[in-house]
Order: sequence, then structure tokens, then C-alpha cells
Amino acid sequence: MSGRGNPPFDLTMTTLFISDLHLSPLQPQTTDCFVNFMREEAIHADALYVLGDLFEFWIGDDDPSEFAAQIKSEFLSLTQRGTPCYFIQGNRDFLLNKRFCQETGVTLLPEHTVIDLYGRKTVILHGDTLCTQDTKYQSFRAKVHMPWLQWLFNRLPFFTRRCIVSKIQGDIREVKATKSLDIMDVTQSEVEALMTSEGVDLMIHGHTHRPNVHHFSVDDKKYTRIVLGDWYHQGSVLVCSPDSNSLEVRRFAQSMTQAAENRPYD
Ligand code: LP5
Ligand code: MN
Repeated sequence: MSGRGNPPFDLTMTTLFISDLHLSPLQPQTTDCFVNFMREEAIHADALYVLGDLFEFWIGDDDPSEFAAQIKSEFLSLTQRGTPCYFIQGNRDFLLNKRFCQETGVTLLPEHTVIDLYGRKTVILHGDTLCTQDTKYQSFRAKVHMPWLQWLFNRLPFFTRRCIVSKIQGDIREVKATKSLDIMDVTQSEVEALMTSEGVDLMIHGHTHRPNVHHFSVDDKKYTRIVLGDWYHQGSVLVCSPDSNSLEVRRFAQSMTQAAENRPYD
């Protein structure tokens, strides 16, 4: 992992990947770093991929807040100025949908997608679906992904939905605190199954907040799995070019003490 400073960089021929920013009005330093990244860096890229959990929680595309409008306008500016932008839903923004994409020019991709990354077939995903040992989460996920439930939920007033989300978030926080770190990591056999079935040797995902580059072999064939980091105390960006993939950090502009203090322990 490299820790070079913030832009300007050599920005020729790059594809950028980010995830797990958990943007919220309560974390202005993260938002500032994201805005700077969009305006100074993503604008020069061949493409930007957001692999889920852009938001701390996304209640719906009809979010009337100033904050939602601000983030949407950053994406709209980026796509209007010619950088294609792709989004895969995370476990915190699985309700982000068509209207957000229409308003921003962002393209919503399926749960996992195979892309051509400068000639290398690569599977990209948020990563939560790989955590199959976390059976409580997987059954929760199956429920909240039921189309009829989402259809009903989306018809409730925004304020009511926000109350429901806050209540469930509070209840769930206690459940998560009892889980082991092992259970909340990806299951290696799931990683291998997906990569072999898709015929790729590179996987990029987020979700676990454990930034790293894992190399492994199966039947003498080499594979790489790159895990993006969260944006709690600094930005995390995977910069891919035709000849290298570099997992980098982006420093926040000011002291991070305040952001760390604001961040609920999870
Ligand atoms: O994101 P992170 O790392 O903190 O935790 C995730 C998993 N947690 C979640 C929960 C979401 O962040 C918050 C969800 C808010 C609820 C909104 C529901 C709105 C209704 C929509 C209807 C269409 O994703 C966490 C994982 C962790 O990643 C690592 O993988 O462990 O999972 C949990 O903690 C989930 C618990 O294990 C599940 C507990 C079941 C509680 C049952 C609640 C009833 C739900 C009813 C749904 C309608
Ligand atoms: Mn996540």
C-alpha cells in the first residue's frame, strides 16, 4: 500500500476505485476529501468505480436534504465533464437506485460485474456477499433485498423511513458487536468460486475495511484480490493503469481528531 500525498499526480490513463466512504453530514472532513478527489483526481480518470457504501446510509433516491443534493451534484459534474462513473450498491446504500443514476449520469452495475481493466478481466463487487460465514447478516440481507419489501418501504414517507432505519440500526449495532472478526471477513472458498466461475484472476472489493492486496494460488494458477479501505480517517483509492495497480491513501485536509471523535464505534 502506498501513501503518496494528495494530487497533483500523473493522471494519464487511470481507472479509479473507491468504496466505504460512509459519507454523512456528520463527517465533513470525509466529504471535503471526497469532493477534492472528485474535482482534482477523478475528473482526469478514464473511469470511476464506486463499489458500495458511498453513504453512511442511503434511505432513498428522494432524499430531500442539502447533503444528498451536494453529493449528487459532484457526480453530475464528473459525468458531464466526461468521466464515466459506475456504482455497485453496498450494504448501506442498497436502496440507491435508478433515480439517483438518472440525476447524476452514474451507471448502476449488478451485484458483481466483470470488467475489462486495461485488458485484464476483473470481477468487482461490494464484498458483503463473500462473507458467507456471517449467516445472520446474510439472512438480514436476503430480507432487505426482497423486491416487494423495498417496493413497500419506498412508498412510506421519507421521515417514516428514516425513523425505521434509525431504529433497526440501533438494534443491529448490538448484534454486530458480538461477532468475531473472522466471521465478518470474506470466505476464501467463496472468493475462489466466484473468480474461477467468472474466469478472472483479479478481484476488487470493499466492505471489510481491511485494505490489502492478497495473492494466492489455486491449482498452480495465480490470483489477486484487492481490498479497498474505508474513508474514516483518510481516503482510500485504488489507482489502476495499464501497467500497475496501486492502493493508495488520500490525507484529510485538517486534523482528523474531530472526525475520529464524531465517528461512532462500530
Ligand atoms: O456496514 P457494517 O460494517 O457496519 O456492518 C455490515 C452489516 N450491517 C448492516 C446493517 C446496515 O448497516 C444498517 C441497516 C439499516 C436497516 C435498514 C432497513 C431498512 C428496511 C429496508 C426494507 C427494504 O448491513 C453487519 C455485518 C457486517 O457488515 C460485516 O459483514 O456483520 O450485519 C449485521 O450486523 C446484521 C445483523 O447480523 C442482522 C441482525 C438481524 C436483525 C433483524 C432486524 C430486522 C430486519 C427487518 C427488515 C425489514
Ligand atoms: Mn459495507
